[in-house]
Amino acid sequence: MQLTVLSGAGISAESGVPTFRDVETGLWAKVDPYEISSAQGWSRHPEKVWAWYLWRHNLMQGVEPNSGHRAVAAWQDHAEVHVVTQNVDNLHERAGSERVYHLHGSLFEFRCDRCQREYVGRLPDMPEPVETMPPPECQCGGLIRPNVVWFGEPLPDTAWQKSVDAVNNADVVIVVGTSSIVYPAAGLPELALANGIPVIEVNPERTPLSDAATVTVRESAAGALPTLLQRLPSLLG
Ligand code: BV8
Ligand code: ZN
Repeated sequence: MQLTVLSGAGISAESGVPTFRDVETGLWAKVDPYEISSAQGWSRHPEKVWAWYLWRHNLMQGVEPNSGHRAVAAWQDHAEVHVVTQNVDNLHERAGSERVYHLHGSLFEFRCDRCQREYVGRLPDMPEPVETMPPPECQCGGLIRPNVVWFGEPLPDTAWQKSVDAVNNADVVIVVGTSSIVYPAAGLPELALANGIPVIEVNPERTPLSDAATVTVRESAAGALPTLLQRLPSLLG
């Protein structure tokens, strides 16, 4: 059996990682996640964008995968599991998932925004979040940026193609912890439904996908995923 999981920030919420929309209070409360995660935001004020990403990168040092990530990894003993994630954290990999496709890049890779060369230099510490910090410079004069996909930027071809294949070949698609409003990622469950592949949504709140999903499980990721596999037959009827 092939299971394809499409995850969003909600699966990392129970690890203590703020979701994309309930961005930190305090310093980040006045950050508009759409603006600061956009190509324009970077060209307008790279020092603000760099500070936000470096803070999120450093935040990851202190968090662990939760039982939701671990359940998805454990499903590999019973099925062929492909994880398509919108998250830029590495918690699926750290929980043991082997096939993880990052549609929106990763907080753990950096590159020059001009010559595109990978940046492997030391990153400055950031014990406390700061509002601005000038990004490191590349020898070519370009600025170092995180290897994430910003609004207005295309998704990486390979990750996208692998994700489309993983959805088309799935027996079941499980959509967990995403508000399902950002495209083209949010189009993947629609592709599954159009191909008659059942889609199970796991989310404590309603989303634009909820009405179309085959089944909606109104629970949290860490609460629902550990028992979801054995519940599949009764859920899908
Ligand atoms: C593209 C990486 C084309 C960075 C992200 C106008 C101008 C420009 C573009 C557009 C436009 N109109 C539409 C677009 C397209 C745009 C888009 O879709 N916009 C939306 C706002 C309408 N998309 C793009 O720009 C994409 N690129 O289209 O390129 C192109 C082609 C060729 C050439 C040039 C361009 C790129 C989009 C990628 C943006 N990058 N992230 C970073 O992370 O910093 S998006 C980011 O937000 C996430 O990755 C995710 O995709 C999205 C939504 O976040 P979620 O993960 O869903 O998290 P969220 O907080 O929203 O929701 C959390 C959910 O979890 C909630 O439902 C909550 O109930 C639930 N939850 C909470 N706790 C739990 C839980 N669930 C379970 N358990 C819990 N405990
Ligand atoms: Zn460069």
